[in-house]
Amino acid sequence: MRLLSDLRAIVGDAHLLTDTELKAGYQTDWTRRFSGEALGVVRPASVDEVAAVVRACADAGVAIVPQGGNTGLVGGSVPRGGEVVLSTRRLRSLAPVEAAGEVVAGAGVVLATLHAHVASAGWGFGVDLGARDSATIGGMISTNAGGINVLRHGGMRQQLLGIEAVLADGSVVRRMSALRKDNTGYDLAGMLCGSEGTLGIVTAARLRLVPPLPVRAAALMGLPSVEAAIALVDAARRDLPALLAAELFFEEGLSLVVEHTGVARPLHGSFGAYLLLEVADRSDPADQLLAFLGDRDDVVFATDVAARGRLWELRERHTEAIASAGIVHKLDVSVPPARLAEFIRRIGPALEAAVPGARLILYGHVTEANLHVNVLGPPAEDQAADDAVLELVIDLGGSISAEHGVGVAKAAWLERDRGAADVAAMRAIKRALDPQNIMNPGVILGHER
Ligand code: FAD
Ligand code: 2HG
Ligand code: ZN
Repeated sequence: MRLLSDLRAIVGDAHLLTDTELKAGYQTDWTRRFSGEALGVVRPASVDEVAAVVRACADAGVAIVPQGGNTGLVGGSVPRGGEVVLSTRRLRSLAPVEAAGEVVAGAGVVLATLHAHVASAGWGFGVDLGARDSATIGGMISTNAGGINVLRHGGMRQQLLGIEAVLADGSVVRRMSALRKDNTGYDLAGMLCGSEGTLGIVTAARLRLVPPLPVRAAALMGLPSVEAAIALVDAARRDLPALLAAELFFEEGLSLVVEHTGVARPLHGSFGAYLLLEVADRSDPADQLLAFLGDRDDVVFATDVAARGRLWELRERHTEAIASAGIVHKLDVSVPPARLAEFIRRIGPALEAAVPGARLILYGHVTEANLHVNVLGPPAEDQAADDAVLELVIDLGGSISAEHGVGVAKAAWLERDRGAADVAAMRAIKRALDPQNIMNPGVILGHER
C-alpha cells in the first residue's frame, strides 16, 4: 500500500509496525474493554516527522489515532479499525529546567521522568497520578488529566504555558515562547488541552513548575459514614493549609486491593468510608496534621516514605485490583460538591435496578467531588450500567467526564451533558480544523453527522 511505504520513508523501517504481534500492544487499551486493528503503528521522532506523517495520512484519507502511554480509560487511545496509530513515545526531548521555574518537554516524556528531572533542579511538577510510570505529557495534556494534587495545583491546563502541535493538514502551531503575558488571539493551547487527539497532535509543551514540597505526612482514617468523611474534608480544607491530597474509598475497593496486592489491612474492622489525607510543605507539616486529627480513633498516621507509600498503595492500586477481577465499566464523573453524599447514596440502588447483581466499587478525589464509578459484572458491550450511572449524574447536575475524557466510551452522552448549542460549537471547531475528520474520529463527538 502506498501510504505504508510513504510512512516507512518518513520514519524508517524500524518505526513503522505492520506485523500483527508488534502492533498488538498498541491496539488494546488499558481496561481491555476497547480494541481495534490498526493499519499500522508509526513512531515519529521529531515534530517534522509527525507533520510529514499527518500530511501523508491526510493525502491518503486515512484517519490517525494519537497514542502516548496508552493508559487512557475511555477508549480514545486505540483504533476502532483501519486507522494509523501515531505513537508519540519517541518524542522524548526534555530541556534543562529554566531558572524561572519552567520546562519544555516533548509529548512522549513520561510523567515520572518529568518529576525526577525537575526535582533534580530543585522544582516540582503540579500534577501527579497513579499511572505516572507510563502516562505521557502529551496524553495528559490531551485529556487535561487531573490526578491527586488538583486541590493544590490544578490540573494539566493550569500547568500549560505553551504548546507545539501538528494540525490535521500537517501545519505546525508553535506557541512556546516564555512570555508571562500574551493575549494575542484565541487560546489555542487551552483548546488543544482536553481535545483528546481530535484537533491535532501535541508534540511538545512548555510547562509551569511549582516549588517543591519535600516534607510530607499522611493519615488514613476509618469513618462511620460518607457524610462524616465529607465533613472532615471540608474542615481539612479550612484548617490544613498544607493539605495536598484527599482521597475517598470504601470497603468493597479496600477488600479487593488487600486481596489482590497482599498489602496489609491498615485498620481493624470495616468502616462506612475511608479517607486518606496528605499534607506537604517545605518544613514539617506533621504537627499540623496531628493537631487536626486530635484524639480521633481509627487512624493510621505515616511520615516516612515507606509507610506513606503503603497507605497510598491502598488507594492507587484500586484500578489494577479491579482490572484483575474482570472487564470493568468505568465512569469517571463529578457532581456538585453539595450533592456528593446524595450521589453515593443513590448510585447503588440505581445500578441494582438497571443491572441486578452488578458489583459497584467507588473511589475518588473527594475535594473535587470526582468519583470513579467502577462496575464489574455486565459484559463489555452492555451499556445498561453506564447509562444508569450517567443518568443519575445528569440528574444531579454533574459531569459525565471529570478527568479522564469522553473518548468513545461516553461520546453518546455528550449532548445530554453539554446541550445542543455547546455541541454544535464544538462540531464547528472540529470541522474547521479537521474538515476530513481524520484526527481520532469518533472520539468525544461520536461519528460526524
Ligand atoms: P493515552 O492513553 O495514550 O491517550 C489518551 C488520549 O489522548 C487519547 O484520546 C489519545 O488519542 C490522546 N493523545 C495521547 N497523546 C496525544 C498527543 N501527543 N497529542 C494528541 N492527542 C494525544 N487520569 C487522571 O486524570 N487522573 C488520575 O488520577 C489517573 N490515574 C490513573 C491511574 C491508572 C492506574 C491508570 C491506568 C490511568 C489513570 N488515569 C488518570 C488515566 C490516564 O493515565 C490519563 O488519562 C493520562 O492523561 C493518559 O496519558 P497517556 O499518555 O497514557 O495517553
Ligand atoms: C485514579 O484516580 C484514576 O485512580 C483511575 O483516575 C480511576 O480506575 C479508575 O477508575
Ligand atoms: Zn482519578
